[in-house]
Parts: sequence; structure tokens; C-alpha cells
Amino acid sequence: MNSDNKQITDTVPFDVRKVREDFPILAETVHGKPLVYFDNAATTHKPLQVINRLQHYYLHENSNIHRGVHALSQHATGEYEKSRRTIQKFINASSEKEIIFTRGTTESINLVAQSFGAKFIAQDDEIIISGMEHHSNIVPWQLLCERTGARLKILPFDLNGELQMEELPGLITAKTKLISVVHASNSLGTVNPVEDIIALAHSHGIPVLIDGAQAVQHMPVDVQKLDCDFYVFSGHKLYGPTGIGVLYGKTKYLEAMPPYQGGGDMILSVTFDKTIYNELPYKFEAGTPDIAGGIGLGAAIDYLNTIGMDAIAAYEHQLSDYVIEKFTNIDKVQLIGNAKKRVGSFSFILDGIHPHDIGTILDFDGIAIRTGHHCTQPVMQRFCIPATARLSLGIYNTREEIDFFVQSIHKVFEVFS
Ligand code: 7TS
Repeated sequence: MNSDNKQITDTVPFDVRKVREDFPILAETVHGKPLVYFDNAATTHKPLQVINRLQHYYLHENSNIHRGVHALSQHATGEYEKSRRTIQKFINASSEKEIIFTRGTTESINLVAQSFGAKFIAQDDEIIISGMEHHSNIVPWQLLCERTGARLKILPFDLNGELQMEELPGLITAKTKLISVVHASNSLGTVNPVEDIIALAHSHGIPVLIDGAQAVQHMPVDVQKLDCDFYVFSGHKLYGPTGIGVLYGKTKYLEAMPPYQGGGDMILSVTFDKTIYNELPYKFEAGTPDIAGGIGLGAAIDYLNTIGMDAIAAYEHQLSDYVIEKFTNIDKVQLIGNAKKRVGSFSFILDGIHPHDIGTILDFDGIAIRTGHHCTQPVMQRFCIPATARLSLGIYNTREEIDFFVQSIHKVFEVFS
């Protein structure tokens, strides 16, 4: 943890026992043991406030939106649009028109790759990403490069899991059209210096996309302060439903970009001669959206706001410090990624033991972790390993759960001794 984080580790910022009561799934047992859920980077659990909101929608409000004069449709439209404003405030976008609902981070990045790519990227142009991207911030750009003849360039990272920022100026050329980097790495936990990347990119007139899939749930995010041009995230990692996500984009880019998909809702008028597209944000929202999901995501953000993102960041920093302290005391654990500024996702390997075996033994104790390459195969290649085990924290985790995890890790050693 960096020194900024240290200063806030002495007080418990909210009552985690009360928070746990909001998540009924935490009372489940797995193989007869209480569930200990450390797979939050894959997806978080949903509080009752979100579950109840989804149920309320289907029980009392279900209707298609943006098209009915009848009361139910108007009400559902109002709730869906209210949620858009909740998201706008949550990330401090300057207008709700800059909030596009998508299916998730993956779709948001694909939307930009397709649409921004169609307008702004041509043969021999260059796109820069980092070496620690999730596959969903690699493959859409590779597809775009295949289509256009553009080139992908990679900003490397060191063995601490920190971006080699000194390399960035040398990668930027007159042909660089976009930089797309992850805010917080899902496999290394690193929080990247995105402000510096954005400032440097803008000094060359290059827009920047930030993949916030592993950041928005852990810290306050202010897109105007960051001055990023695009910011993307998923609802399901933010204590909200699956199937819903967000693309934030600056109006100047979204206005200039062509629609991603065609269909209902994204048009103002259609004739066989000419179709006029709808205004933002609807231009990018073809077809009936995930209405319940959008409303549920608003409920998730309302819930997080009652706790406070500063308090969540402070609490998770405390827990992260505790994980690091515990890991440091176990000789045979090797942490993969040791960045000074980080979120609570910890990849680790145990001497000579396959990560899948670690995951299986922990599962018998009711502990859910993820094992594998975490959709970051280039990260694994950088460390010359096939896979890691990963513990990732959420707002409902506790020190007691970390203690139990450590006991279970010792069992793994016993099994393999
Ligand atoms: N970007 C990052 C940094 C991610 O961690 C993930 C998902 C995605 C993009 C894609 O998000 P999606 O909601 O569209 O699938 N990461 C993980 C993970 O670490 N374990 O499971 C999914």
C-alpha cells in the first residue's frame, strides 16, 4: 500500500456486519462450510436493495420504454432515465447524454472500437494499449486493426506490475489515434497512473479510453477530473445486475461517431431513402434494452452511495493491507504484482502447486477464489506462468475471512507436503 493508503487504515469506516446482512447469499453454505466469497473481481454479489428493486420492477412496473403513451410505459421510462442520471452523477459526467447503456465493459469497448474505429482509424494508424489489459481491451482493437490495417502498440509493465511510463512518450507518434488502458488491473491489482497517461495523450491531441471494470467499485471516479474521453464499466462488478454496463463518452466524440447497431429507438425517422439517427444517448442504444438491469444498476449505485465510495476505498485498503501482511508471513506464497498503488485483487502462486488445485482445496472449505489466466494471458506470459490463484475483495469481506483463508492455504501445503 502506498503512504496515502496507510493514513486511513486506523478507523473502520462503516459497519461491515450490517453491510453483510444486505447480502443474503453470504449466508449460504458450500460443502457444509459458510461461504467465503473472494471472487469479487469476476462478479460481486447483489444486495437486497438491488434484488428487491428488480422484483419491484417486474411485479409493478414492467413495460417497454421510450414508446408508450400509457402510464406503465411512461413510468418505466422515467425510472430507466433516472438511473442514467444516477450513473451520470456517480462518475460526474457533465451530461446524461454522455451515458450510454451497454451490456457491459466488453460491449462498451467493442462499441468504441467499431464506431470510433469506423470514423477515426485508417490504415497505418496506431492504437496504444498496455501489456496488462483484459482480453476485452485487446481483441476488439486487434479486430479493428485487421479490418483497417492499423497497428496495435503495447506499453509494457515491469515485474512489480507497474506500467513502464517512461516508454510511453516513445510509443506515441503522429499516427497514434487512441490510447486505451485499464484503470485497475483485474489480475495484478495495479491502479495505473491514468491521469498522467491522459495528460500526455491530450498534449498530443490523442483521446483516451479507460477500462474502469475493476476501478469504479473500489474508489470514487470523476470522469471530468480525469478528463478521459471514454470510460467503461460493468454493472455486475458494481453490486448490480449482469447484462448491463456503461459507456461514458465525451459528447464531442459521441456526436461524431456513427451508430454501433441499427434498429428501433436509435432513429428519429426512417424511410427507404434516408434514415435520421436519434440524438445522444439513444443513437447508440438500438432495440429494447435491459430495462430492469438499468434500473437495478441505479439501485446498486444508490446503495453504494449510502455507504460512500471514500469509505469503501478506505475499508478495502485496510483489508488489502491485511492480506499483504498475511501473505508476507507465508514463505511459500508468491504474490504476482506488487504495485504501490493497488486495489484488492491479489494473484498468487504457491511453490510447485497448480492454481486449480489450490482453488479446489479452498472450495472444500467454502472459499471461492478464481484460478486461471483471468482473461489476461499476456500478463501470465510476462511472468512466464500459465495461471495464478486470485483472491479479490469486496465491501462485505472481513479480516476473519482472510484469517480463515490463510488457515485453508496451510491445508493446501499439508495436502501437497
Ligand atoms: N476489463 C477488465 C479490467 C475486467 O476485469 C473485465 C472482467 C472486463 C474488462 C470484462 O468485463 P465484462 O463484464 O464485460 O465481462 N474481468 C473478469 C475477471 O477478472 N474475472 O472474471 C471476469
